[in-house]
Amino acid sequence: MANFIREQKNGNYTYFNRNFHIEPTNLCVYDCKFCSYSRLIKQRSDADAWTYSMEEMMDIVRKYDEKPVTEVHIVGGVLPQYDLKFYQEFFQKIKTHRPELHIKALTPVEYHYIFKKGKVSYVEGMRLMQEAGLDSMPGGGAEIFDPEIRNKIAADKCTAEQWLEIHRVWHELGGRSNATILYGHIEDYRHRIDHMEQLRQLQDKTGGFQTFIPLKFRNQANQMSHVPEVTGVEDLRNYAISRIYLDNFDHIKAYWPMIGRSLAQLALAFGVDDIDGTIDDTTKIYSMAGAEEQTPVLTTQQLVELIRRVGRQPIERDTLYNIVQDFTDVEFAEDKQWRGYIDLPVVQP
Ligand code: V47
Ligand code: SF4
Repeated sequence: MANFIREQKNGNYTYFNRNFHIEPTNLCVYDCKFCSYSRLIKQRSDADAWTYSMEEMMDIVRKYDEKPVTEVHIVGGVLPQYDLKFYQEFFQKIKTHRPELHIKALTPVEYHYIFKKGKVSYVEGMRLMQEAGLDSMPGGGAEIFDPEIRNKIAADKCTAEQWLEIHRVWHELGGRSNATILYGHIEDYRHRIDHMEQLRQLQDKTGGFQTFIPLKFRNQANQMSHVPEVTGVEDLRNYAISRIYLDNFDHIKAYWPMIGRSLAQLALAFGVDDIDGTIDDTTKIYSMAGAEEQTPVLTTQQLVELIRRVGRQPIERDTLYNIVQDFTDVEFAEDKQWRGYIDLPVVQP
């Protein structure tokens, strides 16, 4: 059924984009139990802690000057020095340097914190961000909306209501955003449904969400390592239910750095029509949590190939799902580094 809905909404298309991430810091004032990536401020001298300056982050932006990327995805830990003024200046600098690069940045977790500190309302704050160059908001920080579970795994950071309110405000300003769920830990199925129901209700009001991204809990090197991970079959079922339940979302994304490329390929037969981007090894969130993809990098050719090998049409999109290039009939030279993902079409178009 999920595949039927996927094909009704998106045909045989499978979307990807060319993007890179900037993670300003992995130090964080919060202490989410599932987070393998962050370090507390008192751990700032640890070898694996980082805080990039504005110039260091601009160096990352400049590294992509000659490359055909369309999006920079910016998200990281929450720290007092990365405040409203800092991000305003950073977004402005990126736009001055490369105006057409789409800035998909920060989540309500950061926004709630920096707006409170900057003494501005959500509406004022989001307007300032928009003026500084923010183009869209990624889906992170949603975790699980149910207050009891949220409190156990992500106490202190913005509540479900605040997360939803910041997205609502952003949508009313004409912005687009994504939504995630962190599943497969201590929640029950009813919590997953409650989470999707709240997203579906908001989407009915604003229509501002583009994509739903289920994020599988990975259990290495965090305070929830004793909680086993769910199986790949469970992941596929979860994608399928998401596709069926969220009838007012256009897209469901399987984030390949998190579940690995083979499962991402399979997911394309279970309701998924998007597999995110080339990433270029610029995110540490999942490699630090034990994902198979320790250096998440796929070339455009590899992304295209893995979509084709399960019988789908690869479509490069920009962040807002405008088609950049239809790769259905584009031919490449043989890829000598091909690492043998799934070869047989799982779905015959
Ligand atoms: O909110 C952190 C998750 C999220 C773990 O909008 C973990 O296009 C599993 O939201 N196991 C941030 N998940 C990443 C995110 C995202 C990723 C890709 C694309 C988009 C988009 C958004 O990562 C956090 C949290 O839910 N996370 N640690 C972990 N151990
Ligand atoms: Fe901080 Fe985000 Fe990690 Fe929570 S998930 S500790 S808010 S970096």
